[in-house]
Amino acid sequence: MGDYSSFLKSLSHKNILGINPPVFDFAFFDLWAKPLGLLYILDYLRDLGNDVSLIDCIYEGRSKPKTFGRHKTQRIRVEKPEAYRDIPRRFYHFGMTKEAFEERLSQVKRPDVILVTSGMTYWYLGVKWCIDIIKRHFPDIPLLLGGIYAQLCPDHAQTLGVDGVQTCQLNLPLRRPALDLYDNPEYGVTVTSIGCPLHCRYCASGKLWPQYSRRPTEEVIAEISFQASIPTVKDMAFYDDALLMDKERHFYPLCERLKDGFSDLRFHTPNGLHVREIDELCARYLFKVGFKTIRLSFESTDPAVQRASSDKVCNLQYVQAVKNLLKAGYSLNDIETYILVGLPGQSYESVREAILFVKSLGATAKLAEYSPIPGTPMFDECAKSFPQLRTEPLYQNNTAYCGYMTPDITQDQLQELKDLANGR
Ligand code: B12
Repeated sequence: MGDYSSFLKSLSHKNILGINPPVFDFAFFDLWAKPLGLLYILDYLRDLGNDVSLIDCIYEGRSKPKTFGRHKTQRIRVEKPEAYRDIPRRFYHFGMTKEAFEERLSQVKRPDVILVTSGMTYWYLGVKWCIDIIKRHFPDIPLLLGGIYAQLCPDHAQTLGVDGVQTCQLNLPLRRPALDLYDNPEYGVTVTSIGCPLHCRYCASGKLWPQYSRRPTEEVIAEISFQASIPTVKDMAFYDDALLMDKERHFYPLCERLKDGFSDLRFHTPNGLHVREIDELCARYLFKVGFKTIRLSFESTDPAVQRASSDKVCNLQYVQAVKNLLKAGYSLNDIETYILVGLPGQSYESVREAILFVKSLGATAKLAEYSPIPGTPMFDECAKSFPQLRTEPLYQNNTAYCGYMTPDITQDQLQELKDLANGR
């Protein structure tokens, strides 16, 4: 366990294989999800003179195309793990099958080092699945594990039989993701800032990236240009936690560059924008530059939840932001608003009120089901009632936690709120 930055920096003339595991979950949607961290590392290692290759079990297990470059992902129903025994929902393996993965492993050049990334903490079953197969195939090759799960649950990650767990951010330059390792990728991904200056009580961004920093505009433009030069790429998603923060100095100059050189690209913000920053000028920039899907982080109308959300927005600011977006040219269908549900102490009525408030403006409410994330103040609160959250990351899954474990909302109430949000 530790920091493998120096080890990675020392690699040269090696064959390096990067792997993005499949997902085991009740549901999985491709919201422009690419393993950005792993792609940065592979590009960096290629620059050092290594030969790099990638197996992305999600991308290579894609099925029907959806809008804006995304795809459905193949799935196979699998047995539920013991932790989910009482949850009456089907459980799936999303992505490449075992046969396809083994076939790909037998095709790649024998690696000298294998790098496996990880996403959500409660997706570790897919990581373990990969590691077990890789270790059978290449028993003597060093295998490093990194990513979100590795950083937020390092002790658990250590039990998966890997040779090293990267437990902090790497000290390497993030220059550009090696998107060209994909066959005909339809979207690219980028991030203009690292971490978040706010400290919402339920979010792990500050734990993952203790230092908030911005990347130089020129570097971001070079990164987008590189990805946009791949002819199949038509869409680009921003992964920022705080894209609009200090917008006059960062987002506006970026937009000025984007509107000149990238008129064919469509931009997306799956991660939610800070509503308070969307004044008239900001809304015009978003529209003019080609941000097609707008997701707003409103969270709640409840002052207690707004406080836990760093007081980043109040009701009036939300109303104003929606007005500004409509005035800039967006239609209500383009704007989705995240509403949190299932926070400790949050009542059914308070979520209902937030949904009705959003709908009263004609906007679409999108429920974000809360689950505790290690390294956050709210996790410690929840773990007092559910100590098993600390030892079994599967309980950190929002489908499992929200409505089944949280004492503040029942499954029936959650379903009613979902129906209300979806207009049923
Ligand atoms: C972008 C993002 C998304 C994207 C997709 C990301 C993806 N690839 O899957 C979208 C918008 C789809 C998304 C969705 C969700 N997300 Co999200 N997301 C993020 C975010 C903001 C950034 C992740 C990222 O790409 N960072 C940038 C890259 C460069 O960093 P990185 O991948 O960590 O890589 C670095 C290291 O980890 C390391 N590394 C990575 N791989 C490897 C491998 C090796 C071998 C080594 C050595 C190192 C290494 O190198 C990199 C440089 O240091 C994080 C918060 C954050 N600030 O990290 C939340 C976060 C991961 N998401 C979170 C959550 C809760 C969600 C949702 C459940 C939200 C909701 N309620 O709907 C959904 C569910 C996802 C789903 N079902 O698809 C939580 C994690 C929850 C958990 N228990 O794990 C986080 C931490 C935010 C939070 N609230 O605290 N998310």
